[in-house]
Amino acid sequence: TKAAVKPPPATPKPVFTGKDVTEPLKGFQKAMVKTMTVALKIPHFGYCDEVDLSRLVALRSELKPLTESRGVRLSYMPFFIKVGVLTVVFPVIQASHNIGLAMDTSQGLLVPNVKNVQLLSVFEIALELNRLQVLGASGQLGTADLMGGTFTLSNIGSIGGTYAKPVILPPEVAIGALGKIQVLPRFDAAGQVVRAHIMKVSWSADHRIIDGATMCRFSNLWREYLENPASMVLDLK
Ligand code: CAO
Repeated sequence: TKAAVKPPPATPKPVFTGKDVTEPLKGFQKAMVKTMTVALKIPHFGYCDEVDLSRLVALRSELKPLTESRGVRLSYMPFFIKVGVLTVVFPVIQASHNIGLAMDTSQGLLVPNVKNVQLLSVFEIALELNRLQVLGASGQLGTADLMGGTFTLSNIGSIGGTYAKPVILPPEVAIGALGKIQVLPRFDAAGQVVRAHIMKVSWSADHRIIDGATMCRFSNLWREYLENPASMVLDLK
């Protein structure tokens, strides 16, 4: 005779006892709802490209120990911020030089800005960024640092990912999202496969003010300076 099949032991069904909780919107989160709702009214034009940062990677690794000996951490952001100054031939995008940077802080997303970037050296921008990051981490960014931005960069690649669809921070007219710098195979001028440090950039522009061709030309110039940092030295005031 066949042994009787034993039914599996009955396990008690889990009972969900959680209750919905309504969280009131407060502080910076409330401000985010407000600004992002206004941003929805802007017709966003999206444009992406890739930048070969191989030369900038080499330059930064040369400069990093130098800035560290002066007590300042040097990431790529000071270069991305400073190079914007060299694109003044596109005043519609870069009307002035308080460059905002999206920051993932203890209080959530905040966008402090580095003021008068045209007057600052790459080192001074790094110093200012270090200051803003310390304030951001300890939830101490104040209105003076948060107001008056004219153009924003969002380094989402410091967390991960390649492309993004950034949302303009009104009343600004453009924003750029920076992807993760990745080592990827690319062809050099001689047709040889080389290791290249590639970063994707995703721009959003207000199409009521900036047309696609202008955004593309602006991006080309921004990319060319970053791909050839020696040319930055030539043109920086
Ligand atoms: N690709 C690869 N490495 C990167 C990188 C990138 N895109 N960005 C930063 N890194 C590296 C830095 O070079 C640094 O490396 P080292 O230790 O070798 O110097 C390290 O990652 C840490 O950099 P960091 O994040 O402290 O500094 P940062 O100046 O590059 O960026 C900040 C500062 C404030 C932009 C960033 O910390 C941040 O908050 N990013 C998130 C932005 C965000 O939330 N955007 C979304 C907005 S819309 O919701």
